[in-house]
Amino acid sequence: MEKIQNVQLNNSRLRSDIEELAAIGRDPRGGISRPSFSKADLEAREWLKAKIKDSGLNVRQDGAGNIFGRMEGEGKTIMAGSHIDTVFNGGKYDGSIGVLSALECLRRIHEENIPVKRPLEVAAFTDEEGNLVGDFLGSRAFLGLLDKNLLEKEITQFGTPLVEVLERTEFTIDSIMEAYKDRPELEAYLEIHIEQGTVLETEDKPIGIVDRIAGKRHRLCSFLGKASHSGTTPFELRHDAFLGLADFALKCTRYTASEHYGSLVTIGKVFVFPGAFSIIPEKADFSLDFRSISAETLEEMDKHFLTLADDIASTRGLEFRSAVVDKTDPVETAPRIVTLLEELCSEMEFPYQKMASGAGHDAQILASASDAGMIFIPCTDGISHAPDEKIQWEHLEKGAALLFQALLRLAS
Ligand code: HGY
Ligand code: MN
Ligand code: MN
Repeated sequence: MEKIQNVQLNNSRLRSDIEELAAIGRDPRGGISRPSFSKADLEAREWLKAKIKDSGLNVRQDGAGNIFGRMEGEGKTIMAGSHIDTVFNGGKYDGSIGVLSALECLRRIHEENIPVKRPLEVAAFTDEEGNLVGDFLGSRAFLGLLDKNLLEKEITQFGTPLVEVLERTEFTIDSIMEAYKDRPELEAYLEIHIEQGTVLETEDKPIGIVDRIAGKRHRLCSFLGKASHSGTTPFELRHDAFLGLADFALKCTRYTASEHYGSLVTIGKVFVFPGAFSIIPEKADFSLDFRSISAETLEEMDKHFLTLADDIASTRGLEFRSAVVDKTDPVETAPRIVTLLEELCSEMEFPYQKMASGAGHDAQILASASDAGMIFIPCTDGISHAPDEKIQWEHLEKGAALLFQALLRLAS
């Protein structure tokens, strides 16, 4: 194995890039709100494109708003990236460290004129967080994995049709559907990301090498009952949609914890109608997000949840409705990339741990068209998708240095 390049990244520049980006989309609740195609996101996009251009890379944007910075070379492209969109009131490291660490790596290769053979690209994929119409809109568009009919009908979680949201951007359904045509052939895709869990912290390791990424199902569900007066309707005559949801929430959680340890289920969004203190709820709409590293387990959980909901509905005189709005399969990362990262960690004397990712990432979409790999660094108390998302800079420095060496190896 060739020796480690002793060129260093400019860590203080990387840190100030992360802080600069974090200043765009500040939420009064203390976090960052930069959902794709929001005003803050459009500002962040312009900021990133200028950064990429100033780094001497060729900047381009495809029809889905995916942003790339490229160094030319021969053969298939080696890509590293992540996303700059965030959840509402999220943290400043989820996604951004992947894009900005990759930018710093390519910037140093350019500055030091390090000879590389393969083309190198940094990427920022649109709407990884699924704030519009399901996770990974950008990386799925990049690979031509979207369904135009669905896209044209999609309503975003803000209740506005996607086509309407696009009107404030330079993109259209057609441009999104055409994005894959600009795609360079990829050999490998690397993504550095915060773990968003507590494994690395518990094991006191600065580096995680991801070998599996969990899949997910996202259903929008409703229990439908009957509105009536809260002061006069005896319990036995009620058709209370909220109680149906409450019953379901506890039972689906207990089932998952007892039957599928390591898999997870979350009800993150709930709307109760008509939403008045003196009216028994006639409708309870809710999101059902469930995750597992096993595709079979996801199927089993899905079947069980639907049967459970129907049983609760018939017991309580309710109706249950549900539709799958997003699904991502679990994937394994490329063994060749896992091995490369392990070898580099040993040479760089970075303690590491191989592990699964419970969160979804663009890497699991890119895995279908390249050798994909992920580097995790710890985040404090495993907190993410929240303003308290924190990292230790020395962990990011190690992770970015590992990414740098991996890119140099793959591109040489
Ligand atoms: O939902 C996820 O796992 C990712 O953060 N989009
Ligand atoms: Mn992310
Ligand atoms: Mn996220």
